[in-house]
Amino acid sequence: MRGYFITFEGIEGSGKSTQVAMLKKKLEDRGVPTLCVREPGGTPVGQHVRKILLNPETGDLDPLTELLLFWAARRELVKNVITPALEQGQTIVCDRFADSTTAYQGYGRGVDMEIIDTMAKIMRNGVWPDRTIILDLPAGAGLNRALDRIMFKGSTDTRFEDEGLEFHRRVRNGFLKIAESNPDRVKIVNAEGSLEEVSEAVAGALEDILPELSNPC
Ligand code: T5A
Repeated sequence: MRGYFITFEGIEGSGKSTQVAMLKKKLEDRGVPTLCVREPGGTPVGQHVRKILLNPETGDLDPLTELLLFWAARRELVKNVITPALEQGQTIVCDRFADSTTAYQGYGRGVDMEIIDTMAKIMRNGVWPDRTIILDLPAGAGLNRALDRIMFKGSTDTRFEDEGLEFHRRVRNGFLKIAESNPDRVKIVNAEGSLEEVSEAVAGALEDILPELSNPC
């Protein structure tokens, strides 16, 4: 049986990477074979493109160029990693996917939504999330968390964190609009609770398609 494709979305610092790891553990503890991937990245080409997109030295990019780079990395991931793993019956948990492009390049940068939707139809290789969790919190709170994490790790890949607060507010509103337009697929989880509280809410938003999550281990 084909596996489920679960995506996590949200602004910087909303806790996606943390919750992806917590969900993977919960699923594996319950015998569900799970593969975690992240965007941009997850393939050798994707890693190169990630460096271009996240390094501040890249500077301003034309928004359409940026859109094409995200989709180029995603196409490699979809064709070479996600599609084969789903066909083998693995559950995929992906840290960002196409909704990030709608939120950042569409609502954030102002790329025409028709172009974004057309690109998704052409490039997605028949793959689309079964369920998307948007971890939601105010843009300022997310950015503060992300900046703390960057200072702690000494990361220099801050091209998006360097955008102003207004940009991140547009992105957050974009995610909320995506959820409003796709109520069956997309669930909003309040990201301001403790790690355990958020993790419980994530499990609750997935139990209808992954009933194993309601089993004690
Ligand atoms: N992008 C991406 C686009 O513009 N278009 C696209 O199509 C795609 C795919 C990717 C960038 O690219 C942009 C969006 C991004 O700007 P990235 O480095 O992968 O760059 O950035 P993020 O995905 O935003 O990763 P972050 O690490 O910033 O955010 P996460 O993964 O949401 O947060 P996480 O889990 O690392 O947590 C951040 C910090 O908060 C703490 C964690 O311990 C950590 O220190 N934390 C909490 N603290 C308190 N309470 C909680 N509940 C917490 N949960 C986590």
